[in-house]
Amino acid sequence: MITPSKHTDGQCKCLRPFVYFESNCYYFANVPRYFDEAEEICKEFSYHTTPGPYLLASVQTAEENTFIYERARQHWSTKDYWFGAKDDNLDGNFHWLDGSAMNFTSFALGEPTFNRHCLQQWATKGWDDVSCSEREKHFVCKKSAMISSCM
Ligand SMILES: [Ca+2]
Ligand SMILES: [Ca+2]
Repeated sequence: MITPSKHTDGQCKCLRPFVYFESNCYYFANVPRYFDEAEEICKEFSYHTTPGPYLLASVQTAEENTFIYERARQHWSTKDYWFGAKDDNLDGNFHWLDGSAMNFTSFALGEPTFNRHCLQQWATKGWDDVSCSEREKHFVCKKSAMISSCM
């Protein structure tokens, strides 16, 4: 169980253990889960003092993708991890579960394969469409930071 403290990584933006990057807070989950379980665990962090739910992370830019990737490698070496996107109709076009537009992608060579519903970072290779229950994976939760909420 994570217990946020009022200490904030030296920045008054995200409560520890959440990590700040460009107006968002992130949580890197060390216990692997299936996709749907991971999404529920992210939502459970929404008691955090700022409004809006935590969800599995979306990625808006190459810089954000790199931030998450480098942080994830520190936590989990080269392991796979979930992103918060699904392709419900298997046409290869994913949508972010937080409703943001998918203007940036970083799929591995030969991916997506148009036959799996969930999105993962596939080790060091890039993004990949994969079965949501392929196996338990690490995951990243994200929400907007609210700088004014930190007293
Ligand atoms: Ca689709
Ligand atoms: Ca695939």
